[in-house]
Amino acid sequence: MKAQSNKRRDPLFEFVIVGALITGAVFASAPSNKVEKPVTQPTVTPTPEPTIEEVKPSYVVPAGTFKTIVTDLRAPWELLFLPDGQALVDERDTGTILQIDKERNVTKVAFTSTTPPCEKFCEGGTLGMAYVADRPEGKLSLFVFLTTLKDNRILKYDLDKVDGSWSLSNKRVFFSGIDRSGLSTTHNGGRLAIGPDGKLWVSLGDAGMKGATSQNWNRLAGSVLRINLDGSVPEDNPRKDSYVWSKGLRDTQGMAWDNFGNMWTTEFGQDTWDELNLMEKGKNYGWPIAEGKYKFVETPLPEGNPGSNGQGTAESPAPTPVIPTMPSDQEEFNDSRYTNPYFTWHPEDAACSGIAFVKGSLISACLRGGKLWVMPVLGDKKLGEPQEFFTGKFGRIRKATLAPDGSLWIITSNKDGRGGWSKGGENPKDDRIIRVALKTVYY
Ligand SMILES: [Ca+2]
Repeated sequence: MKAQSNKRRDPLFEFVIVGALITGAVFASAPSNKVEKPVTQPTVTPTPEPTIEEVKPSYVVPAGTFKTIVTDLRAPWELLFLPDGQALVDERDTGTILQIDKERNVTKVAFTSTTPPCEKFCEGGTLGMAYVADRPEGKLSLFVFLTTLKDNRILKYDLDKVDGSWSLSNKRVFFSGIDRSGLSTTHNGGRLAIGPDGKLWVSLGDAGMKGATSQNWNRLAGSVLRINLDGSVPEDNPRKDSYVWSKGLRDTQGMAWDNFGNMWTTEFGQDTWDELNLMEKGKNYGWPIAEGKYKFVETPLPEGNPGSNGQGTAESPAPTPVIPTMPSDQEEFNDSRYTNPYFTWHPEDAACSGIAFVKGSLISACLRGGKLWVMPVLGDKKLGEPQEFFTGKFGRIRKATLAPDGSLWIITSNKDGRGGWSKGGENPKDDRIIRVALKTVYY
Protein backbone atom coordinates (compact mmCIF):
# COMPACT_ATOMS: atom_id res chain seq x y z
CA MET A 1 0.00 0.00 0.00
CA LYS A 2 2.90 2.30 0.78
CA ALA A 3 4.32 1.79 -2.68
CA GLN A 4 0.94 2.61 -4.19
CA SER A 5 0.76 5.69 -2.04
CA ASN A 6 4.09 6.93 -3.29
CA LYS A 7 3.13 6.10 -6.82
CA ARG A 8 -0.01 8.14 -6.45
CA ARG A 9 2.00 11.21 -5.41
CA ASP A 10 4.29 11.06 -8.39
CA PRO A 11 2.22 13.33 -10.68
CA LEU A 12 1.80 15.89 -7.91
CA PHE A 13 5.51 15.72 -7.09
CA GLU A 14 6.38 16.27 -10.72
CA PHE A 15 3.96 19.16 -10.89
CA VAL A 16 5.70 20.84 -7.94
CA ILE A 17 9.17 20.29 -9.42
CA VAL A 18 8.18 21.60 -12.82
CA GLY A 19 6.46 24.57 -11.18
CA ALA A 20 9.60 25.33 -9.16
CA LEU A 21 11.79 25.15 -12.25
CA ILE A 22 9.56 27.59 -14.13
CA THR A 23 9.40 29.96 -11.17
CA GLY A 24 13.14 29.63 -10.62
CA ALA A 25 13.81 30.49 -14.25
CA VAL A 26 11.80 33.68 -13.97
CA PHE A 27 13.57 34.70 -10.77
CA ALA A 28 16.99 33.81 -12.20
CA SER A 29 16.47 35.98 -15.23
CA ALA A 30 14.93 38.86 -13.29
CA PRO A 31 18.11 40.63 -11.98
CA SER A 32 19.71 41.13 -15.40
CA ASN A 33 16.43 42.33 -16.88
CA LYS A 34 15.99 44.74 -14.00
CA VAL A 35 19.13 46.67 -14.91
CA GLU A 36 18.35 47.27 -18.55
CA LYS A 37 14.59 47.66 -18.74
CA PRO A 38 11.44 47.20 -16.71
CA VAL A 39 10.43 43.64 -16.04
CA THR A 40 7.78 42.42 -18.35
CA GLN A 41 5.14 40.21 -16.82
CA PRO A 42 5.96 36.63 -17.67
CA THR A 43 3.29 34.86 -19.62
CA VAL A 44 2.01 31.94 -17.61
CA THR A 45 -0.05 29.25 -19.21
CA PRO A 46 -2.52 28.16 -16.58
CA THR A 47 -2.20 24.52 -15.61
CA PRO A 48 -5.63 22.86 -15.57
CA GLU A 49 -6.82 22.06 -12.09
CA PRO A 50 -6.46 18.34 -11.58
CA THR A 51 -9.84 16.75 -10.94
CA ILE A 52 -10.55 14.98 -7.70
CA GLU A 53 -10.55 11.66 -9.53
CA GLU A 54 -7.01 12.31 -10.80
CA VAL A 55 -5.65 13.51 -7.49
CA LYS A 56 -7.21 10.94 -5.19
CA PRO A 57 -8.28 7.73 -6.82
CA SER A 58 -9.02 5.67 -3.78
CA TYR A 59 -11.38 3.26 -2.11
CA VAL A 60 -11.76 1.81 1.36
CA VAL A 61 -11.34 -1.62 2.92
CA PRO A 62 -11.61 -2.79 6.54
CA ALA A 63 -8.45 -1.82 8.42
CA GLY A 64 -8.49 -4.95 10.57
CA THR A 65 -9.75 -3.64 13.91
CA PHE A 66 -13.33 -4.06 15.05
CA LYS A 67 -15.44 -3.88 18.18
CA THR A 68 -18.84 -5.21 19.19
CA ILE A 69 -20.93 -2.22 20.17
CA VAL A 70 -24.50 -3.55 20.45
CA THR A 71 -25.51 -7.08 21.54
CA ASP A 72 -28.58 -9.27 22.00
CA LEU A 73 -30.44 -8.29 18.87
CA ARG A 74 -32.60 -10.84 17.10
CA ALA A 75 -32.08 -11.15 13.33
CA PRO A 76 -31.60 -7.43 12.61
CA TRP A 77 -32.31 -6.67 8.96
CA GLU A 78 -31.77 -2.98 8.24
CA LEU A 79 -29.45 -0.45 9.82
CA LEU A 80 -29.57 3.20 8.85
CA PHE A 81 -28.35 6.48 10.29
CA LEU A 82 -30.64 9.46 10.71
CA PRO A 83 -29.51 13.06 10.09
CA ASP A 84 -28.64 13.64 13.77
CA GLY A 85 -26.24 10.66 13.81
CA GLN A 86 -28.50 8.31 15.74
CA ALA A 87 -29.27 4.97 14.12
CA LEU A 88 -32.36 2.87 13.55
CA VAL A 89 -32.23 -0.92 13.35
CA ASP A 90 -35.14 -3.29 12.91
CA GLU A 91 -35.58 -6.94 13.86
CA ARG A 92 -37.05 -9.18 11.18
CA ASP A 93 -39.00 -11.56 13.41
CA THR A 94 -40.01 -9.45 16.39
CA GLY A 95 -41.09 -6.47 14.30
CA THR A 96 -39.25 -4.15 16.64
CA ILE A 97 -37.63 -0.92 15.46
CA LEU A 98 -34.86 0.24 17.76
CA GLN A 99 -32.97 3.49 18.13
CA ILE A 100 -29.26 3.51 18.93
CA ASP A 101 -28.11 6.83 20.34
CA LYS A 102 -24.60 8.24 20.16
CA GLU A 103 -23.70 6.64 23.50
CA ARG A 104 -24.92 3.36 21.94
CA ASN A 105 -27.90 3.00 24.24
CA VAL A 106 -30.64 0.96 22.59
CA THR A 107 -34.27 1.94 23.00
CA LYS A 108 -37.42 0.69 21.32
CA VAL A 109 -39.13 3.04 18.92
CA ALA A 110 -42.04 1.00 17.54
CA PHE A 111 -43.46 -2.38 16.63
CA THR A 112 -44.54 -2.94 13.04
CA SER A 113 -46.36 -6.18 13.70
CA THR A 114 -46.72 -8.82 16.37
CA THR A 115 -48.05 -11.55 14.09
CA PRO A 116 -45.47 -14.13 13.02
CA PRO A 117 -45.62 -14.07 9.23
CA CYS A 118 -44.86 -17.76 8.67
CA GLU A 119 -44.37 -21.19 10.20
CA LYS A 120 -40.92 -22.34 9.12
CA PHE A 121 -38.03 -21.43 6.82
CA CYS A 122 -39.11 -17.87 7.45
CA GLU A 123 -37.41 -15.12 5.52
CA GLY A 124 -40.21 -12.57 5.61
CA GLY A 125 -41.02 -10.15 8.39
CA THR A 126 -39.94 -6.62 9.12
CA LEU A 127 -37.27 -6.09 6.46
CA GLY A 128 -36.04 -2.93 4.73
CA MET A 129 -36.34 0.65 5.97
CA ALA A 130 -35.67 3.99 4.29
CA TYR A 131 -36.32 7.56 5.39
CA VAL A 132 -36.95 10.72 3.42
CA ALA A 133 -37.64 14.38 4.21
CA ASP A 134 -40.93 14.73 2.33
CA ARG A 135 -43.05 16.55 4.93
CA PRO A 136 -43.41 20.30 5.51
CA GLU A 137 -40.43 21.99 7.18
CA GLY A 138 -38.14 19.13 6.20
CA LYS A 139 -39.73 16.67 8.59
CA LEU A 140 -39.05 13.00 7.99
CA SER A 141 -41.06 9.96 6.95
CA LEU A 142 -40.00 6.33 7.36
CA PHE A 143 -40.87 3.53 4.94
CA VAL A 144 -40.81 -0.03 6.32
CA PHE A 145 -41.12 -3.26 4.28
CA LEU A 146 -43.35 -5.81 6.00
CA THR A 147 -44.46 -9.37 5.25
CA THR A 148 -47.99 -9.99 6.47
CA LEU A 149 -50.07 -13.15 6.40
CA LYS A 150 -51.35 -12.29 2.94
CA ASP A 151 -48.82 -10.08 1.16
CA ASN A 152 -45.63 -8.08 1.22
CA ARG A 153 -46.30 -4.38 1.76
CA ILE A 154 -44.67 -1.07 2.58
CA LEU A 155 -45.73 0.93 5.63
CA LYS A 156 -45.16 4.65 5.97
CA TYR A 157 -44.77 6.53 9.24
CA ASP A 158 -44.13 10.07 10.34
CA LEU A 159 -40.67 10.07 11.92
CA ASP A 160 -40.19 12.83 14.49
CA LYS A 161 -37.68 13.63 17.16
CA VAL A 162 -39.26 14.21 20.57
CA ASP A 163 -37.03 15.14 23.51
CA GLY A 164 -33.95 13.79 21.75
CA SER A 165 -35.48 10.45 20.74
CA TRP A 166 -37.02 9.41 17.46
CA SER A 167 -40.64 8.30 17.45
CA LEU A 168 -42.97 6.88 14.82
CA SER A 169 -46.59 7.88 14.39
CA ASN A 170 -49.34 8.09 11.77
CA LYS A 171 -48.74 4.52 10.56
CA ARG A 172 -50.43 3.78 7.23
CA VAL A 173 -50.14 1.30 4.37
CA PHE A 174 -48.21 3.00 1.58
CA PHE A 175 -48.10 0.11 -0.91
CA SER A 176 -49.62 -3.38 -0.67
CA GLY A 177 -50.36 -6.50 -2.69
CA ILE A 178 -46.81 -7.65 -3.45
CA ASP A 179 -46.84 -11.45 -3.78
CA ARG A 180 -45.51 -13.53 -0.92
CA SER A 181 -44.91 -17.25 -1.00
CA GLY A 182 -46.80 -19.77 1.10
CA LEU A 183 -46.11 -20.56 4.70
CA SER A 184 -42.38 -20.31 4.23
CA THR A 185 -42.23 -16.66 3.14
CA THR A 186 -39.11 -17.11 1.05
CA HIS A 187 -37.81 -14.85 -1.72
CA ASN A 188 -39.34 -11.58 -0.57
CA GLY A 189 -36.39 -9.40 -1.45
CA GLY A 190 -37.36 -6.58 0.89
CA ARG A 191 -34.72 -3.86 0.62
CA LEU A 192 -35.91 -0.23 0.40
CA ALA A 193 -33.87 2.77 -0.67
CA ILE A 194 -34.35 6.36 -1.67
CA GLY A 195 -32.39 6.61 -4.91
CA PRO A 196 -30.32 9.56 -6.16
CA ASP A 197 -33.44 10.50 -8.16
CA GLY A 198 -35.51 10.90 -4.98
CA LYS A 199 -37.76 7.94 -5.79
CA LEU A 200 -38.50 4.98 -3.52
CA TRP A 201 -36.82 1.82 -4.81
CA VAL A 202 -37.88 -1.67 -3.74
CA SER A 203 -35.98 -4.90 -4.42
CA LEU A 204 -38.06 -8.05 -4.55
CA GLY A 205 -37.79 -11.80 -5.02
CA ASP A 206 -39.87 -14.22 -7.06
CA ALA A 207 -41.98 -15.20 -4.02
CA GLY A 208 -41.06 -18.82 -4.74
CA MET A 209 -42.91 -18.76 -8.07
CA LYS A 210 -39.92 -18.66 -10.43
CA GLY A 211 -40.81 -17.50 -13.94
CA ALA A 212 -44.50 -17.03 -13.15
CA THR A 213 -43.55 -13.83 -11.37
CA SER A 214 -39.98 -13.02 -12.34
CA GLN A 215 -40.64 -13.25 -16.11
CA ASN A 216 -44.06 -11.57 -16.02
CA TRP A 217 -43.95 -7.78 -16.35
CA ASN A 218 -47.48 -7.62 -14.97
CA ARG A 219 -46.44 -9.13 -11.64
CA LEU A 220 -44.68 -7.12 -8.97
CA ALA A 221 -42.65 -10.00 -7.52
CA GLY A 222 -39.37 -10.88 -9.21
CA SER A 223 -38.67 -7.20 -9.91
CA VAL A 224 -37.08 -4.00 -8.80
CA LEU A 225 -39.79 -1.37 -8.33
CA ARG A 226 -39.48 2.41 -8.62
CA ILE A 227 -42.22 4.47 -6.95
CA ASN A 228 -42.91 8.17 -6.52
CA LEU A 229 -43.02 9.31 -2.89
CA ASP A 230 -46.75 9.99 -3.22
CA GLY A 231 -47.30 6.39 -4.33
CA SER A 232 -47.81 7.11 -8.02
CA VAL A 233 -45.90 5.61 -10.97
CA PRO A 234 -42.97 7.71 -12.21
CA GLU A 235 -43.58 8.88 -15.77
CA ASP A 236 -40.14 7.76 -16.91
CA ASN A 237 -40.44 4.18 -15.71
CA PRO A 238 -39.78 1.69 -18.53
CA ARG A 239 -43.44 0.73 -18.99
CA LYS A 240 -46.41 3.05 -18.81
CA ASP A 241 -48.38 2.83 -15.56
CA SER A 242 -46.05 0.15 -14.19
CA TYR A 243 -43.90 0.37 -11.07
CA VAL A 244 -41.60 -2.32 -12.48
CA TRP A 245 -38.10 -1.10 -13.31
CA SER A 246 -36.45 -4.46 -14.09
CA LYS A 247 -37.34 -8.15 -14.12
CA GLY A 248 -35.91 -11.64 -13.94
CA LEU A 249 -34.87 -11.61 -10.27
CA ARG A 250 -34.92 -14.59 -7.94
CA ASP A 251 -34.27 -12.80 -4.65
CA THR A 252 -32.62 -9.39 -4.46
CA GLN A 253 -31.95 -8.00 -0.99
CA GLY A 254 -29.34 -5.35 -1.73
CA MET A 255 -29.31 -2.09 -3.71
CA ALA A 256 -26.67 0.63 -3.90
CA TRP A 257 -25.70 3.49 -6.20
CA ASP A 258 -22.06 4.37 -6.84
CA ASN A 259 -20.53 7.79 -7.51
CA PHE A 260 -21.12 7.36 -11.25
CA GLY A 261 -24.83 6.95 -10.60
CA ASN A 262 -24.81 3.25 -11.46
CA MET A 263 -27.11 0.97 -9.51
CA TRP A 264 -25.80 -2.36 -8.22
CA THR A 265 -27.83 -5.18 -6.72
CA THR A 266 -27.09 -8.48 -5.01
CA GLU A 267 -29.03 -11.62 -5.80
CA PHE A 268 -29.38 -15.06 -4.24
CA GLY A 269 -29.13 -17.80 -6.82
CA GLN A 270 -30.59 -21.24 -6.31
CA ASP A 271 -27.84 -23.82 -5.93
CA THR A 272 -24.89 -22.80 -8.02
CA TRP A 273 -24.47 -19.08 -8.62
CA ASP A 274 -25.15 -15.88 -6.66
CA GLU A 275 -24.94 -12.61 -8.53
CA LEU A 276 -23.93 -8.98 -8.47
CA ASN A 277 -25.95 -7.13 -11.11
CA LEU A 278 -25.59 -3.74 -12.75
CA MET A 279 -29.26 -2.81 -12.59
CA GLU A 280 -30.50 -0.87 -15.60
CA LYS A 281 -33.85 0.42 -16.78
CA GLY A 282 -36.17 -2.11 -18.37
CA LYS A 283 -33.73 -5.01 -18.39
CA ASN A 284 -34.44 -8.66 -17.65
CA TYR A 285 -31.85 -10.42 -15.48
CA GLY A 286 -32.71 -13.90 -16.57
CA TRP A 287 -34.10 -15.92 -13.67
CA PRO A 288 -35.12 -18.76 -14.03
CA ILE A 289 -33.83 -19.18 -17.58
CA ALA A 290 -30.34 -18.40 -16.39
CA GLU A 291 -28.51 -18.75 -13.09
CA GLY A 292 -25.33 -16.73 -13.00
CA LYS A 293 -23.80 -16.72 -16.48
CA TYR A 294 -25.14 -20.18 -17.28
CA LYS A 295 -28.34 -21.71 -18.48
CA PHE A 296 -30.48 -22.89 -15.58
CA VAL A 297 -31.65 -26.46 -16.00
CA GLU A 298 -34.10 -28.03 -13.63
CA THR A 299 -34.36 -31.78 -14.12
CA PRO A 300 -37.80 -33.36 -14.24
CA LEU A 301 -38.96 -34.58 -10.87
CA PRO A 302 -39.15 -38.35 -10.36
CA GLU A 303 -42.57 -39.94 -10.10
CA GLY A 304 -44.05 -39.57 -6.65
CA ASN A 305 -41.61 -36.87 -5.56
CA PRO A 306 -43.51 -34.11 -3.78
CA GLY A 307 -41.41 -31.71 -5.76
CA SER A 308 -40.18 -28.23 -5.23
CA ASN A 309 -41.93 -26.47 -2.43
CA GLY A 310 -40.07 -23.22 -2.87
CA GLN A 311 -38.43 -23.62 0.50
CA GLY A 312 -34.93 -24.17 -0.75
CA THR A 313 -33.26 -20.81 -0.70
CA ALA A 314 -29.86 -19.43 -1.33
CA GLU A 315 -29.77 -17.85 2.11
CA SER A 316 -29.31 -21.42 3.15
CA PRO A 317 -30.17 -24.67 1.39
CA ALA A 318 -33.32 -26.47 2.39
CA PRO A 319 -32.62 -29.03 5.12
CA THR A 320 -33.58 -32.02 2.96
CA PRO A 321 -32.91 -32.45 -0.75
CA VAL A 322 -36.01 -31.22 -2.52
CA ILE A 323 -35.08 -29.90 -5.92
CA PRO A 324 -32.82 -32.07 -8.04
CA THR A 325 -31.19 -29.71 -10.50
CA MET A 326 -28.40 -29.86 -12.99
CA PRO A 327 -25.58 -27.64 -11.82
CA SER A 328 -25.73 -24.37 -13.71
CA ASP A 329 -22.28 -24.66 -15.19
CA GLN A 330 -23.02 -26.84 -18.19
CA GLU A 331 -23.94 -24.34 -20.85
CA GLU A 332 -22.98 -20.67 -21.02
CA PHE A 333 -25.94 -18.37 -21.36
CA ASN A 334 -25.83 -15.69 -24.02
CA ASP A 335 -29.16 -14.28 -25.10
CA SER A 336 -29.58 -10.61 -25.93
CA ARG A 337 -33.02 -10.56 -24.32
CA TYR A 338 -31.43 -11.10 -20.92
CA THR A 339 -28.68 -9.40 -18.97
CA ASN A 340 -25.95 -11.48 -17.37
CA PRO A 341 -24.53 -10.61 -13.95
CA TYR A 342 -21.36 -8.54 -13.48
CA PHE A 343 -19.89 -10.90 -10.88
CA THR A 344 -20.92 -14.35 -9.69
CA TRP A 345 -20.01 -16.46 -6.69
CA HIS A 346 -21.00 -19.87 -5.44
CA PRO A 347 -23.50 -19.57 -2.58
CA GLU A 348 -21.07 -20.98 -0.01
CA ASP A 349 -18.85 -17.97 -0.73
CA ALA A 350 -21.62 -15.44 -0.90
CA ALA A 351 -25.41 -15.45 -0.34
CA CYS A 352 -25.07 -11.70 0.01
CA SER A 353 -27.93 -9.61 1.35
CA GLY A 354 -27.28 -5.88 1.83
CA ILE A 355 -24.90 -3.82 -0.26
CA ALA A 356 -23.67 -0.28 0.31
CA PHE A 357 -21.51 2.22 -1.57
CA VAL A 358 -18.87 3.44 0.86
CA LYS A 359 -16.13 5.92 -0.15
CA GLY A 360 -15.23 4.34 -3.47
CA SER A 361 -16.14 0.74 -2.60
CA LEU A 362 -19.21 -1.41 -2.97
CA ILE A 363 -19.47 -3.49 0.20
CA SER A 364 -21.81 -6.45 0.22
CA ALA A 365 -22.69 -8.34 3.39
CA CYS A 366 -23.01 -12.08 3.00
CA LEU A 367 -25.04 -14.55 5.00
CA ARG A 368 -23.98 -18.10 4.16
CA GLY A 369 -20.57 -16.87 3.01
CA GLY A 370 -20.15 -15.10 6.38
CA LYS A 371 -18.04 -12.30 4.96
CA LEU A 372 -17.89 -8.88 3.39
CA TRP A 373 -17.10 -8.64 -0.30
CA VAL A 374 -15.44 -5.29 -1.05
CA MET A 375 -15.41 -4.20 -4.69
CA PRO A 376 -13.52 -1.04 -5.68
CA VAL A 377 -15.38 1.20 -8.11
CA LEU A 378 -12.61 2.01 -10.58
CA GLY A 379 -14.68 3.82 -13.20
CA ASP A 380 -18.04 4.07 -14.89
CA LYS A 381 -19.47 0.53 -14.80
CA LYS A 382 -16.00 -0.72 -13.93
CA LEU A 383 -15.29 -2.63 -10.72
CA GLY A 384 -12.02 -4.03 -9.43
CA GLU A 385 -11.62 -7.60 -8.26
CA PRO A 386 -13.71 -8.42 -5.18
CA GLN A 387 -11.74 -8.73 -1.95
CA GLU A 388 -13.10 -10.70 1.00
CA PHE A 389 -12.92 -9.77 4.67
CA PHE A 390 -13.83 -11.39 8.01
CA THR A 391 -14.71 -14.74 6.44
CA GLY A 392 -16.30 -16.93 9.12
CA LYS A 393 -15.43 -14.51 11.91
CA PHE A 394 -18.86 -13.15 12.77
CA GLY A 395 -21.10 -15.77 11.15
CA ARG A 396 -23.86 -14.51 8.92
CA ILE A 397 -23.78 -10.82 8.02
CA ARG A 398 -26.91 -9.05 6.81
CA LYS A 399 -25.85 -5.48 6.06
CA ALA A 400 -22.97 -3.05 6.33
CA THR A 401 -23.61 0.68 6.66
CA LEU A 402 -21.26 3.68 6.71
CA ALA A 403 -21.46 5.42 10.11
CA PRO A 404 -21.15 9.19 10.55
CA ASP A 405 -17.69 8.82 12.15
CA GLY A 406 -16.33 7.17 8.98
CA SER A 407 -16.39 3.62 10.32
CA LEU A 408 -18.51 0.75 9.05
CA TRP A 409 -21.24 -0.79 11.19
CA ILE A 410 -22.27 -4.34 10.35
CA ILE A 411 -25.21 -6.37 11.62
CA THR A 412 -25.01 -10.13 12.11
CA SER A 413 -27.89 -12.51 11.38
CA ASN A 414 -27.04 -15.63 13.38
CA LYS A 415 -30.47 -15.86 14.99
CA ASP A 416 -32.41 -15.96 11.73
CA GLY A 417 -33.02 -19.72 11.93
CA ARG A 418 -30.56 -20.58 9.18
CA GLY A 419 -27.85 -22.30 11.13
CA GLY A 420 -25.62 -19.32 11.81
CA TRP A 421 -24.73 -20.62 15.24
CA SER A 422 -23.30 -23.80 13.82
CA LYS A 423 -21.17 -22.11 11.16
CA GLY A 424 -18.50 -20.27 13.03
CA GLY A 425 -20.68 -17.37 13.96
CA GLU A 426 -21.69 -18.59 17.36
CA ASN A 427 -21.37 -15.88 19.89
CA PRO A 428 -23.34 -15.57 23.12
CA LYS A 429 -23.80 -11.90 22.36
CA ASP A 430 -25.53 -12.45 19.01
CA ASP A 431 -26.97 -10.85 17.18
CA ARG A 432 -24.57 -7.96 17.22
CA ILE A 433 -23.65 -4.66 15.68
CA ILE A 434 -19.92 -4.58 15.10
CA ARG A 435 -18.00 -1.39 14.41
CA VAL A 436 -15.28 -1.92 11.81
CA ALA A 437 -12.52 0.59 11.19
CA LEU A 438 -11.85 1.45 7.53
CA LYS A 439 -8.64 2.44 5.80
CA THR A 440 -8.13 4.16 2.48
CA VAL A 441 -6.35 2.42 -0.38
CA TYR A 442 -4.90 4.55 -3.20
CA TYR A 443 -4.35 3.19 -6.66
CA1 LIG B 1 -29.51 -13.35 -13.26
